[in-house]
Amino acid sequence: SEPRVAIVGATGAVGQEFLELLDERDFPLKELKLLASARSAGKTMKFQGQDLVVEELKEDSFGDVDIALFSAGGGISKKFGPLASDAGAVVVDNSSAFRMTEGVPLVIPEINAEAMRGVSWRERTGGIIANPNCSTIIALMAVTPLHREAGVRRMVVSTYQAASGAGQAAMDELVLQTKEALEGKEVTKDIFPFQYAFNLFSHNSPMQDNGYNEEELKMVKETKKIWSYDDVSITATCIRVPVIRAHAESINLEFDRPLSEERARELLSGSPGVTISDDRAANSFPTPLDASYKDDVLVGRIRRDISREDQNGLDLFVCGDQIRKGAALNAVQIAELLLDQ
Ligand code: 2RA
Repeated sequence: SEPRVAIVGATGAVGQEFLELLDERDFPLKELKLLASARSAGKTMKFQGQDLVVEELKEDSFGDVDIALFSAGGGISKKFGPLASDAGAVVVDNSSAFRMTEGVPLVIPEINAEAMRGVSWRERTGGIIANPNCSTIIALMAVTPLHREAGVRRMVVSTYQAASGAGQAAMDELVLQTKEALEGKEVTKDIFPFQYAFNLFSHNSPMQDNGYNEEELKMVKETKKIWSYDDVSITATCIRVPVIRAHAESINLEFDRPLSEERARELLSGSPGVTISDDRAANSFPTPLDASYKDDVLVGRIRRDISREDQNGLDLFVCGDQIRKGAALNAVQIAELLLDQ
């Protein structure tokens, strides 16, 4: 039998990518239900040549749902995720609502699929599985294979995050502002209270007392949970840059044990979901445009950290599609793992 799948937040950037991926990956579906706010209810969305009508998300929307993919913000997940789970649906939640909740698996399929064992859509066990934050997923796809070999003791991440992380409206405003700026006009500031085009700014998630923003603390906390490993020091600086849909991240790693550049390359070339793009002669390395619309995270600038005397440090540069592997693809891959559970 095949699962009945619901997409909550179907009309958003990630929701639209869910539809594309379910089709592209030929996900086995008994039926597909599109759920969104009252504002979006009634709209139709194309799926496999059919027009599906978006229904209004209600408390009782999940009695006939086996797997529910959520990407409608933390508030919707907090309210409807438990209702869906209590109704017997397995929830794959893209928001941050439950990521750090004890007992909720935080899963990157290539890295810690074992964390979601015991959840079954067939037995209607219910359950919430959390999708990590996009910048965490993209970093860990490259760093985890190296961590498993040499033990990461410290990780320093600087991110260059795309507009897509702030949603479709932010992507639209970046394009609009760019046109306006080129025409010498005053730019439209509906989403951001400042010019984003030809500019960059510190990630606009809530600032904490310690001077870190929530996006940076997600990288710190989620990494330790996904690795089930606390003996690592992590710091991050997250920046929003004028790029449409792929994040870039500069990563410095200190290991417990030596790890040569060659061994790192060998490990990465054998890692699922990772493609090495590291041609020094051609000065060709990962770029957000190269990574856009791709499933794999691109890794390059692999080099020994020359600020250290020993072989225990590496620098990397990674790019990954924020909407795809950073959100929708990772969640659909979690749903694919559920098919066998
Ligand atoms: C961002 N990580 O890029 C967030 C989106 N989930 O803003």
